[in-house]
Amino acid sequence: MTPVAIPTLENLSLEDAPPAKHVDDVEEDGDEDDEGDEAGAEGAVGDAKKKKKKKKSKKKKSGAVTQSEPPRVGLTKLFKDGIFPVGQEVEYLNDNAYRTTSEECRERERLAQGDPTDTYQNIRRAAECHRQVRSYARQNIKPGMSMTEIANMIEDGTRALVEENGFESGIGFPTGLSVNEVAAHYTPNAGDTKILQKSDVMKVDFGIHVNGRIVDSAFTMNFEPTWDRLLEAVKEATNAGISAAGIDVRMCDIGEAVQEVMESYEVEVGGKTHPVKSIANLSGHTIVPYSIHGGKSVPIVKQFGADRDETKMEEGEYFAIETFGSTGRGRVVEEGACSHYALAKDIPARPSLQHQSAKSLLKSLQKNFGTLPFCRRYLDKAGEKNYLLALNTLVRENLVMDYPPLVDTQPGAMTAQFEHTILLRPTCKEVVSRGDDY
Ligand code: HZT
Ligand code: MN
Ligand code: MN
Repeated sequence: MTPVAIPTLENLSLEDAPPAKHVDDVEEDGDEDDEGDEAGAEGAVGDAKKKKKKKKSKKKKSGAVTQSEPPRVGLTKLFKDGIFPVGQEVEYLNDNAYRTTSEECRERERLAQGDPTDTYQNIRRAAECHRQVRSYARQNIKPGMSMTEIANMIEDGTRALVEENGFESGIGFPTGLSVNEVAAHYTPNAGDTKILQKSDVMKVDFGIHVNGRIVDSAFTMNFEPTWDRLLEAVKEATNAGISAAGIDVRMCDIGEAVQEVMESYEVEVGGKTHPVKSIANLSGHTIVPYSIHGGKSVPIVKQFGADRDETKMEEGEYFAIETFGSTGRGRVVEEGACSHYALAKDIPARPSLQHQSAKSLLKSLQKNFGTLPFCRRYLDKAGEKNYLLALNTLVRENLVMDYPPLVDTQPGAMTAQFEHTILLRPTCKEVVSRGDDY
């Protein structure tokens, strides 16, 4: 048996980039390749000489299994012992510094880690899928591609790497590909012909779950240097939010820390300076199993008076820490065709629906997505036809929530986003989705 080397992210300060991980450092023992995979499912690029014996080999001479390009090798093939890379571990500070070494805290962590199907391995497997899919996406998304091609690139990678299997593993929510003044919740519907432009600033926000543990992480892409400083502002603001987060930390204090960093930036474009604003009516959120919004929101602006949210973060909670910067108003409204939906949390056992089409669509949504968000493309893929009237009925009856695109309507507004999922473990804060990219 070859020992399995597990790449781990070290206990780093936020200022340091974690070391790059190489999936081909992970060795596996023994058995022969499964042949007949779809095109592209061969060894990683740079491995060409080593795979001359077998055309579609995923293995190196050393016996290591490597990721393919495009990524199609399931993560359980790359991490055969079921141990997935640990995210960035950050020590708690001040009143919580004792947690790093506390025997009680360490014991609570052992309880959480004990079971091989435990929540830490589930979330880390989803996070490693996210890193590998986004690495390919960041290298291969180019102006001239259609939004549908981009969504398929990300979703095909996700389905393969997470080994999509009913409610056990799969897509966590629709791939957000929001461009320019659109900050969030755009993904193409069928027939969308939109093409990515070189001047565009695109927020790529996608989610992956394993046994309901959702990793929610997003980054922003640009293809010209014009808005580089906007992206930098938002990346740093998100890191400030992650730094401020911790057990017993109040939500309002995170908002203040984020806004402070965000609004210390300005962007100069064509001789005009644009202050960067935190988008006041967007926020991060808790994540609970199979539910992208767990109930608590994480503000990204300072709150005043009655608006101050003094709710505290708690041990064991998962948070999506996401910040949005804008050169426009710094507020969004719902605008444009809706693509994102999710079943409402509290659906009556026997909803009173007039139309059979709405009843049967509701059944199909429960069967296919449960409480996970979905988009119209996923309904098409599930074989649903002419469902729009029924879907709108379910939205009107509050059985389905709609999440239309969120847009800063100030003319010329540019927006950016960065997002990570963090876990408040008993002994440390784990930034599960941290990578060498952001
Ligand atoms: C809603 C629908 C989805 C959650 C944040 C988000 C993408 O804006 C409380 C705070 C996917 C996610 C969500 F299909 N939203 N994160 N990543 N969108 S949210 C929200 O609705 S609710 C933020
Ligand atoms: Mn997100
Ligand atoms: Mn989110």
